[in-house]
Amino acid sequence: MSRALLVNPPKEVPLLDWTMRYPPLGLMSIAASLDGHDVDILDMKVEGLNRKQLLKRLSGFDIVGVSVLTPSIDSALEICRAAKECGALTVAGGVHPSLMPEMVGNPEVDLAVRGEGEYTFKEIADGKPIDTIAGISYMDGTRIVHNPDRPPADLGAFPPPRRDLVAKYSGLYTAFGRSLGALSTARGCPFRCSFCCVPNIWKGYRELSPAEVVSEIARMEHTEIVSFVDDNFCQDMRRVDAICDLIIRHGLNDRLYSVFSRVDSIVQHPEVVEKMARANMRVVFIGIEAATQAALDRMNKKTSISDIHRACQILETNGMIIWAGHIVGNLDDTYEDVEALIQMARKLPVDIADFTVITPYPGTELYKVARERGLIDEFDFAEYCECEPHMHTPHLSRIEIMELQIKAYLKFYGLRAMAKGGRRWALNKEKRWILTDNVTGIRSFMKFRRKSAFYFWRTYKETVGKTEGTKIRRYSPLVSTPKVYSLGAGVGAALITFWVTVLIGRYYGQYSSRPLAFIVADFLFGAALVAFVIAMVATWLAIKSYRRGWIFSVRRRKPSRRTRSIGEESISNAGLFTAAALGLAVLLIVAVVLAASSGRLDYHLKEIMVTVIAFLTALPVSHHSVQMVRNGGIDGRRRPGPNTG
Ligand code: B12
Ligand code: SF4
Repeated sequence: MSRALLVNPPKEVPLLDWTMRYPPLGLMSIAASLDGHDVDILDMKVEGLNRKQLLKRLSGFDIVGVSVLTPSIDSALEICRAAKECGALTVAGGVHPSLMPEMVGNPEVDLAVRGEGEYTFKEIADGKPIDTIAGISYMDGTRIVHNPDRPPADLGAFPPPRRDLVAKYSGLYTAFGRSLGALSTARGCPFRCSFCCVPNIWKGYRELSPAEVVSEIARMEHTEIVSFVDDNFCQDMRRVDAICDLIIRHGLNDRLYSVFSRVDSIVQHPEVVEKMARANMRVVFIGIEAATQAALDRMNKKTSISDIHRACQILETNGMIIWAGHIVGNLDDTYEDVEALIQMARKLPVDIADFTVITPYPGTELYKVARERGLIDEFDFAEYCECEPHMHTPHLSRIEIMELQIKAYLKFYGLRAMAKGGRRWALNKEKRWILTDNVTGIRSFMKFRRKSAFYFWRTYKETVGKTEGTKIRRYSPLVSTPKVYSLGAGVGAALITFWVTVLIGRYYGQYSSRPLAFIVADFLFGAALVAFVIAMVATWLAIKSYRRGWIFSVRRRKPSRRTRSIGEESISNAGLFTAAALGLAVLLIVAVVLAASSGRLDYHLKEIMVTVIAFLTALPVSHHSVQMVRNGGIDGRRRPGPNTG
């Protein structure tokens, strides 16, 4: 008997990982097949461990298996390194090793498992000679050996996933604040979209029967959302129809189901969509991908623009939550094509939209083509998170792709667009619950929106703003640019100072009867205090508005001939502002002193002067702080570092 630990690496990618935490279904399924062995699951995505704690957790295991998606490669290797230190045999499995078994060339990985892991991992744990195990790759000296592929298994023959092994994390798997369970009912997809790695992982399409699916759902207790993780759940609509019948018959439609579907399946079977709604299978993710037929054809999507429109209409009529995927920067797309995609997303009744940048995952047709055409700029797979471009296209630079992605998010999740969406939900009686019965969902969505807006803004500042001289303009509902913030602060400071001096003046009687030094000191004190407070408020407001993503527009400006970075420029701007304001303030104070000493200081003139001083002092303070915020200087957060110490 072997002691095996299956590990889900902690690597977090922006956006997607901020909306949901999935249980590691693949590992749970492998664990179920490890009959006769002692097995446990460590999900580092939900159980944060430092390196010392990790080493402690890994010790005593004979085999450590790690699940690897392409972006989690760095994090997975770190775990393998730690496992080797503890003397375990290390096995990497999952999507990335299936597509790039060459990763076994890393000294910390002993074996790479290609394709499904249930039987393969069992044979490894059983201690079968490695040259006889199908579906693995390993090093023989300096040579990589790829054993023959394992033939696809009958899904119905697998025991159900070991949900008990992740029960210790109960309450931590959530989507938009609700408890989340995952269920795989089919593997593979008969289509071959150029950007997708699925056809190369699973080779062919296999499915569980409706009865098998529903008996697994029945085992999933205490789950508010059940996610069918199949890439193309609606491939066989007759099966979907039968599953829905069983869900309804067994009263399992008390929970919310989410599925991934192609648009053509929906268009061809609107009657099944109606049943899906009755079974509460209400969250439907569809791949829209592009706004032109030429782009869809280029990616071999085998769908049409009219199907996209029709599918959205059918889903909306049935009260489904439409979650749509779009690809920003498809090969041969122009800037205008992507702008058209953004427009289309805003016009369709889409409820949630992903705008992922074109990403050449290994094992895809896109990777092959992009590599041949020299379009890939970065091969560090750990960075492949679909939120920052790693390749350019013939018509779009990486910066432009990035800019378009941000633009898409800002437009789609801008306040105006969201208000429109809210209205649509309110008018659709099947969807009204999103507003009326979904406080947790809305709160968690707003949190996600804030975090994402800040992420994009900072990323943009760090790259585009500094490299190309283009400018992103962010608008908050209150004010639009730093200059307006500063002006607001100045005017506010002036008004309050005016009011305060009038009050003080009334209280003390005639000011001019007081000694000159007292008056000047009072001016300076009052002005500085009020200006300071106002500038603080302005800055706080600025930071809050930027962080909260009260942002709904991005404008591209022609690259300027400016050579200095925005950061340098803002500092020098603020410096100039301050110098000018101080100069004027000194002039005014001199004027006050002269007027007072000549005995002709008018009470109202004094107030006006105090007011102007406050205005001028508040202006540069506020301007400088707002510029700092815009440039990412004050973000109050540290960048997340790797979790494994
Ligand atoms: C749920 C899900 C997620 C979840 C959880 C992922 C997880 N660890 O399970 C979250 C939301 C975190 C996620 C994130 C991402 N995902 Co995702 N995700 C999925 C989805 C829909 C289901 C995964 C699943 O449960 N499958 C069912 C189980 C049974 O299969 P499995 O996990 O692959 O496991 C089997 C084998 O792979 C193997 N295996 C897996 N692990 C191990 C470990 C060992 C030791 C062994 C021996 C074998 C083995 O055996 C298992 C049983 O046969 C898949 C699509 C799909 N249908 O698989 C996409 C998918 C895996 N995701 C994908 C992508 C693109 C991403 C993101 C990159 C997206 C992004 N915007 O950034 C991120 C990457 C996150 C990261 N940190 O690396 C791609 C894969 C891309 C790639 N090259 O890695 C997929 C295939 C979707 C697609 N059609 O393109 N994802
Ligand atoms: S994108 Fe969807 S339809 Fe296309 S190959 Fe991948 S899973 Fe199949």
